[in-house]
Amino acid sequence: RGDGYGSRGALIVLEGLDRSGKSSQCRMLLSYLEGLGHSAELWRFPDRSTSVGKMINEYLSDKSQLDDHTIHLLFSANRWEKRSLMETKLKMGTTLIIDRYSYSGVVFSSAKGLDFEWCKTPEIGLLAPDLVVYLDILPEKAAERAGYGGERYEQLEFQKKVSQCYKLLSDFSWEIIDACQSMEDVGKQIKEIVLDQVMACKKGKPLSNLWP
Ligand code: 2DT
Ligand code: MG
Repeated sequence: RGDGYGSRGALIVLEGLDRSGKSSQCRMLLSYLEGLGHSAELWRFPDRSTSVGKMINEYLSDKSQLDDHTIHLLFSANRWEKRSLMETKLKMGTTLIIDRYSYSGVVFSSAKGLDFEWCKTPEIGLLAPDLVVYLDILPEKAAERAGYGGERYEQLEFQKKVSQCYKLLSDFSWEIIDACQSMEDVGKQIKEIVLDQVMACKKGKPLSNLWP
């Protein structure tokens, strides 16, 4: 409704290592919510369709080299360029399911050795998710799944560092789900907790900013 009297959509973020099943779960969640008659959209970061996103895509596919701080800020800028649309959609009552967000930004850059607090700074003021779902999988297990796609970062040794950084960043508010279960079982657990949040937001849970 966007009238300021509640009934907003929920901001739901899925995080996890490469091959943890985020993208499949995001798609399943979208059709589940739509099936219940909720307005919902699936977004992902990086959003490679914008001009900043194209620079990120070239970097990830090894077509360009960038300083670690520079690429970190581009990932953040890629979220900032979507922030106002994100807020508009939420206030109109649309739930946004997001495949990776600021958490990926912090953990992938700090896994390279950048200072943890420095990595968090450009994210300050972006919208805070209502729920972070972490698909928990051992890096070794993820690597056994249908192979990495060959992009920068998709290597076991690096993913082990990313996994440790996720553990440092996560807090009690995250929903940690064992991603080694079947897709159906993982999906069932995600649906329940997401629906709770969607209802809480409909009832007027306020929006807030990072880092809460
Ligand atoms: P996908 O495999 O999900 O397309 O991600 N990444 C992502 C960062 O380093 N910083 C960020 O802020 C985000 C959102 C994670 C491509 C890679 O980009 C990394 C994997
Ligand atoms: Mg990937």
